[in-house]
Amino acid sequence: MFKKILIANRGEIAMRVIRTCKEMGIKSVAVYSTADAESLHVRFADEAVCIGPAPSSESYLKMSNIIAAAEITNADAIHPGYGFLSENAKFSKICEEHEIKFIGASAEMIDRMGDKASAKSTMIQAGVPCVPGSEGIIPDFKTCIKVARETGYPVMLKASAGGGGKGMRAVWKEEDLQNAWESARQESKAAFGNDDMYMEKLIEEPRHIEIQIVGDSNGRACHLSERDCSVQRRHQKLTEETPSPFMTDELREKMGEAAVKAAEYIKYEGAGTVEFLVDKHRNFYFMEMNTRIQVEHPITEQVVDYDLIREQILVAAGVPISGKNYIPQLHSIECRINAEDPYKDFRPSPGKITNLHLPGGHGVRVDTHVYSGYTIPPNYDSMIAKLITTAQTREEAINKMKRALDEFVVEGIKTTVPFHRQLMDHPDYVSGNYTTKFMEDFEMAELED
Ligand code: MV4
Repeated sequence: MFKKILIANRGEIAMRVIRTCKEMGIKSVAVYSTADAESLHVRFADEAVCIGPAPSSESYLKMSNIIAAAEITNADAIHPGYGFLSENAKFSKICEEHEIKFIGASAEMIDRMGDKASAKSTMIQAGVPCVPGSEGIIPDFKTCIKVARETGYPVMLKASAGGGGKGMRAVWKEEDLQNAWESARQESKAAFGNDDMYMEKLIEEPRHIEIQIVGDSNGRACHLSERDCSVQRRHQKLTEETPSPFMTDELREKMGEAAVKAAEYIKYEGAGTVEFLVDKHRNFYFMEMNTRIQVEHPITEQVVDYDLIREQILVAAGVPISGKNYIPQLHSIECRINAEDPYKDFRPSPGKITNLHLPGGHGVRVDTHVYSGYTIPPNYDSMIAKLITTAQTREEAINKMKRALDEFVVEGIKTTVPFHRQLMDHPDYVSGNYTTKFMEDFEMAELED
């Protein structure tokens, strides 16, 4: 078992990993930029190393500085969290070359799943349902027209190096195809330095339902059921829940089986997430596979009583998984609390938290790194806390979320707490009748004076 793990991340996920390390008797090393000198993960870790100035490119993305920090503290493993270097194949490789265990996927696996067209062809080989469309990358516009005609409009053009919606275009009729083809490729080239495109039949008003999987070094995998992540704004998840209100026992069985089949086919090691699009007829299709722990992992932990970070560490240390699948025994909802102003188009609101009261009580979990007096630096993403409520039923979990949001006091900055409080009263949310289109029509009710 590892003696010391360096956490190559910051904020609430760094706190999350340090906590499990402490429970497992593993020493923890925090790394921080000069902007994070007063951050909580620095204080909670056993050791802390400053790896550079505020900009991520000079600190949390600076591979040489992170490896150097691991060397001087004699860490035998690195946990990358999510974002930053968590799905960077080069970093995974460099860790391997320095004989520091990367608690995540191998460089080959990251490359294979990071290239969306190659991930999809792998899934087709594995027998996982995929959206009909092109066989891999589309070489030129002539082929693009041909594939669109074969697929049948509407179609979705997608960047193979993409994800999160960048370089993606819905095309409803042939006359719009050329502009979409050219603008999507330009956007993808600019964002990823790669303009390879593939095409799929457009799935209208889909739900985003993902399956948590864990694979071990013996090639076995299990699933821990689904998370419904359909409530998104500009491809940013706002809130997630498990079980999905759209799920049936039969659909869960089929999606779970497909996700395990995918993981075992590629011999996936560690925690991963297979993302699916689900249409209104409950047909499901592979969308992407993420080779990292995800922001929303706590709702799964809550309903199956399982520490996913602990499992990542055990699997990385070669410990086999139990192999059984997990079905939710409770209902859990996560609201992402961001330092943004929902009354001003969710624009960022960094600054000093002058007063903070975190909600608590039975079935309430808050994963956060902030404290009263903490100044949120403008350099990193805006999430300051994850508020998770868990109860026997969805109704009770929503009720508990309302109570917790009403208790949540943050002064000195604006946050998305008011947005979530209104969401919990929205009829389409409360009825569970929402898709990825939900936020397009959502309007904040004006602030009472
Ligand atoms: C789609 C789709 C409809 N049809 N693919 C968005 C980013 C990336 N995860 C893939 N996405 C989509 N792919 C086909 N064939 C609709 C989306 C989509 C979406 C998916 C999940 C969650 C939110 C979304 C918001 C807009 C579009």
